[in-house]
Amino acid sequence: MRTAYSPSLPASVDLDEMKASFKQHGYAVARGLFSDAAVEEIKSSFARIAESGPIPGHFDQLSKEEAAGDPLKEFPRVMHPHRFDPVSRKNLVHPGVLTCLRELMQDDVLAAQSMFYYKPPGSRGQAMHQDNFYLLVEPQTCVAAWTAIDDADPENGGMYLVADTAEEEIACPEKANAAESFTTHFVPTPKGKKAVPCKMKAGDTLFFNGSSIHGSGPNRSQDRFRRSFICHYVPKSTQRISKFYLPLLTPEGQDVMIEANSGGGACGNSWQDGVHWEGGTH
Ligand SMILES: O=C(O)CCC(=O)C(=O)O
Repeated sequence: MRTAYSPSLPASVDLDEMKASFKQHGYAVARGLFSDAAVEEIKSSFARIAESGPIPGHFDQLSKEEAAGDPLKEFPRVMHPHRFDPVSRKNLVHPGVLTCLRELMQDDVLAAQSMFYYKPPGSRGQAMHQDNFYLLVEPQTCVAAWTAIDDADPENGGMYLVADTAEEEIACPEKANAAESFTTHFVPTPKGKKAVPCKMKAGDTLFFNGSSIHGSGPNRSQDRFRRSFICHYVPKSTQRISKFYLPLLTPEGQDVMIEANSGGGACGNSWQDGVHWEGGTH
């Protein structure tokens, strides 16, 4: 039986349109899902984290000198902030996000991951990829909820989604262009399909599934950070997930364990430049 989450949706969110877009194109945007106050609270929390310095395994920040001109070394992404930051833990199970997910997935959900990207001006982007290559969710897939904390567009490294790829097989990635992407994997856009830019306002949330091909280009703006709070969810019926994402979190905020998936996924176990591949972060 499905749990009744409270609707908690602002009038700007058109759930019917979202469901149609998610079904037809594999992604959907909830406009203004996060209130201005929620966006400000997330901004303040990550400003404090950036000020207070590295958190090994979560925020591997280097000093300006050590970063030697790479903005992503000075402002790296924060991995699983919900494991140490109460604001992130609260927003990982944001009631509006859970309501949208439940409607889009037609199932109850568990939370698998939170991340925060600062993406300062001059940062490289993240080459096109599919999330379930990393999460190894079985038997279904994961769904991302990508919330803009700053307005995001192609100039400051906003997201691109390849429409109609939600049913694609998970591909074994090629090598990304290191001048443009801080990650090393690249999944080409299938013939006849097209990457579309997703213009977002701060507080908008973009949903897409674990097969949808997506990524972002460099932040080419002079002075516009492109901060985002990025979370991944799985259906409650999930049987296995890559161990990096365990424990999962229930909507009520309880940790739960399921089986760790140690299969290699699309490329087998011994892929990745000869390094044993058991899924993991992307
Ligand atoms: O925010 C970005 O630039 C890329 C994020 C992304 O692709 C992901 O979290 O899977």
